[in-house]
Amino acid sequence: MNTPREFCADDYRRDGFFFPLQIMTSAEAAGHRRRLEEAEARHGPMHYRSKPFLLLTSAMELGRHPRLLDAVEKIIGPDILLWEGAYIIKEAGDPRFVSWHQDLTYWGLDDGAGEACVSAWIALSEAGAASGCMRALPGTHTMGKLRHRDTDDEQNILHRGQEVVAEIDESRTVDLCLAPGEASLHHGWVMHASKPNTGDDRRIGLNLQFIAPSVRQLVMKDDSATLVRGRDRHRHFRPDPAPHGDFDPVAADFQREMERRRREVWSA
Ligand SMILES: O=C(O)CCC(=O)C(=O)O
Repeated sequence: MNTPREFCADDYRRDGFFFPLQIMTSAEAAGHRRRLEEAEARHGPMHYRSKPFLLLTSAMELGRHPRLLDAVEKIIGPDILLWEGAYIIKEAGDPRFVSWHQDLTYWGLDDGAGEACVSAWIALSEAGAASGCMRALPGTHTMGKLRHRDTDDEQNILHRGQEVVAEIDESRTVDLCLAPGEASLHHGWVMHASKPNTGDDRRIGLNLQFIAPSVRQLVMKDDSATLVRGRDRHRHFRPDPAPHGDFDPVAADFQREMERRRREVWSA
């Protein structure tokens, strides 16, 4: 494992990612994992549900975490919307993987989103090479939009199994290894992927997308977001309902509808 570092915007701009950033202690991460697993026991799988912060207060607390937002602010500025997210969970011995891709190719956001959007991947369990941590190719965020093709591999976690049509130089890839409580931040154009979990514990990441309010959604009508810092002077996204607890009925109905519509758009 790498030693956590102070966030460095220059490193992020050079590589298209930054890690490991310590967000909380491992004991705090264990508390968030427990809350997630209690919710799974009561409500069913949480893997890949859209906007999980509308369902679980634990996810919203992490999406509003000052230490995370301080780093996000250095990337996209002082006004911050929490737009999307998902728990990405690989069970112990899980053969599923994520193919090499660029996130912004399928999110429907405008071209300026590259510099106005960032993903945070927060580890709630050990995420190392054996458990299928995220991997990235440094510098590829400067290449802009690359050609992707859809694959029909059932083990691919991505909705369309999309992958970049390019030779991957494995010797240049970086494993974004994280201990519980640490996070990585990555740019929407950086090429990234992950391998199966060959370990004996679940690999649990909470992946959150933050955008500046200037970003526009070009594909999905009436998209929504939660203002987590600063002001929204643009109103391109309607406000998400504020949940008053886990599985708050109003927020959960809204989440279900957004998830349905998002899947339509992302699989189109
Ligand atoms: O969690 C993973 O294995 C992959 C995550 C990913 O592709 C992403 O955060 O965009």
